[in-house]
Amino acid sequence: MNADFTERRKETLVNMCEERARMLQDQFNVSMNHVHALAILVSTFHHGKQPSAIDQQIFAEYTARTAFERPLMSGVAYALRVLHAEREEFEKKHGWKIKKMETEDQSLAKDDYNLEKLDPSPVQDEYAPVILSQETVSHIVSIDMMSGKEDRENILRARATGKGVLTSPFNLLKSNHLGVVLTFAVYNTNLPHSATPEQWTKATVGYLGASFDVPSLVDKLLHQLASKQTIVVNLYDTTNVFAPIRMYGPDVDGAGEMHISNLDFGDPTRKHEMHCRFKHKP
Ligand code: WA2
Repeated sequence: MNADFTERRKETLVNMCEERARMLQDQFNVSMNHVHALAILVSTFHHGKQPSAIDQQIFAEYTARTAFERPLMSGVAYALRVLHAEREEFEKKHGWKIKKMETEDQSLAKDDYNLEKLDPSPVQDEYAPVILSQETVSHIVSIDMMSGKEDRENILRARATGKGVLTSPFNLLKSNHLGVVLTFAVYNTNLPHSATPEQWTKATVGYLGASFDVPSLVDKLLHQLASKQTIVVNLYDTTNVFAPIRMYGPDVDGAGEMHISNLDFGDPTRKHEMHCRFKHKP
């Protein structure tokens, strides 16, 4: 094999990988900006108006009609911050009980997934029950998102920082696909960027979140590009460099030429990479 051919083959791999990484990052970025705008919409028309101008029907219609703005999100939902002292009144007003998220070992029968079967949330200082949802994630309505480890960590970090934050990859409810959740807190005042974590937390009234179903949405994105047959694409969460998590793509062996493209999903505490290889040896 001559050196010129090897060089051109390498260049092709770099270009294909970079094109896919930029496309994924750009789609994530526009999706994230739109989720941020939804948090402001809820702040303005739900909390900022008496009575609220948003109910489940309006939220479902608006989020369905603007879904094209969030190409990497399988659904968005809004969870309200409810203190324990407010729980009884909240449950009476909505006509349902705040429910506990089922753990993975309880959810083996995904086909049987049923909100009616979930247990009420045990007593906590505060809760984050979902009150508004896009139709695609209606299965999380009434669930306390603080009862799920990844969702809870995201909520605490989002509200203390005033920024959009991402979870590590974990199995999403119902689809059971590996995914990540993006969360923006909603506040009752317009705080300056310089506000302290305590000030941000105190002003929190709820959480606007979106789920990114990685296998189905990355597949959809890559299929939009020609010659998917020629390269193998893997997506990793490399936040812990010693324990990368494979989020997308087949289990590949380490041999053969590979190119790594960096990805920036807007949360500086999380690191992601795309790894690309040719399917066939030259
Ligand atoms: N959304 C969809 N599927 C999920 C999920 C989730 N969280 N968690 C597990 N499976 C309402 O951050 C607040 C969305 C959480 C927001």
